[in-house]
Amino acid sequence: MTSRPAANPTVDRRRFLSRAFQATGLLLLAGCDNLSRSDWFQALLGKTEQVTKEAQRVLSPRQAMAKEFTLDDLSPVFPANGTSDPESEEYQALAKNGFAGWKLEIGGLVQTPSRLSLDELRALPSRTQITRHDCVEGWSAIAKWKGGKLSELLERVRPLPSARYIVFHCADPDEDGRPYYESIDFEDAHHPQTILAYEINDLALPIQHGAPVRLRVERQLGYKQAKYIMRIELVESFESIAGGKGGYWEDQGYEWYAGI
Ligand SMILES: Nc1nc2c(c(=O)[nH]1)N[C@H]1C(S)=C(S)[C@@H](COP(=O)(O)O)O[C@H]1N2
Ligand SMILES: [Mo]
Repeated sequence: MTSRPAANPTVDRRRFLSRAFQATGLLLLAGCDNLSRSDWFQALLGKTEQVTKEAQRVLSPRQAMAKEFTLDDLSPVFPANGTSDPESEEYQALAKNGFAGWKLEIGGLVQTPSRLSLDELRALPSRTQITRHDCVEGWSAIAKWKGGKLSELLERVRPLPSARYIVFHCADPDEDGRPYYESIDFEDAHHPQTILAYEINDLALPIQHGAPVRLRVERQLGYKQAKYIMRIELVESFESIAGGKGGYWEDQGYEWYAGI
C-alpha cells in the first residue's frame, strides 16, 4: 500500500530528511504555544503549512487519502462478490419498484433519528472518486463511485457524545439467517472519501453491486464495503450485535480494521 521504494538513493534520503523535518515541526507545534510569536517559529509555521498534508500522512496514516485513478484506469469488468441479489421478500419487493419505497433508517445514539429516501440521499453533498477495490479473495478492480458523504449525513442526525461506531445493517442474510453487517469508527466515517454510493461508473448502482446504496470506505478491504444498506445504527459498542466482532466476516475471524 505504501509507495514503491525510489530507485534513486538521493531522492530517498531527501524524502526521509523532509519527513523528519515535518514531523519535528508538528511536534514543536503540539508542545510549544509560547514559541508561536518568535520569528523563526512563524517561518517554520509557513513551511509546515505547505507540507502539513505530507506530515499528516506520516503521523496519522488513517487520515491519508486512498489513491485515486483516472477514467483510463477503469476496469472493463467489475466482478460482483458475496451476495449478488438478496433473497428477502422485503428486498425483492423494493427492487421491483426501482427502490422508490426504500428508506434508509438512521438511529441508535443520535439526537435526530431519521428516514431518508433515495432522493434525499442524492440531495446530500456528494463526492465522486475513482478508486481500487481490493478483495481478500485475491482480485482488485477500479471503478468510479458517486455517493453522499457520510460525514454530512452524520451531521444531520446529530450523534450523541457516547456514539463511537457506525453500524451498517444490510438486506442479505446468509443461508443460516445471519445478516450481513459492517461497522466503522468516526475517524473513517469522517474521512472525505467515505461515501454512501448510489452510482458506479455513472450508472445507478445495479443490484449486484449493492443497490440502492452501498458503503465506500476506501482505505479498507472489500468486505468492509457493505452493500444493500437498509439501516444505519450508531452505537457505543458492537459487542451485543450478532457475533459481537463488528461485522459478518469479522464474526468469522477477519480483522475489524481491514486497512490497505
Ligand atoms: N451486504 C453485503 N455486502 C457485501 C458483501 C456481501 O456479501 N453482502 N460482500 C463483501 C465483499 S467480500 C466484497 S469483495 C464486496 C464486493 O462488492 P461487489 O459485489 O460490488 O464487487 O462487497 C462486500 N460487501
Ligand atoms: Mo471480498
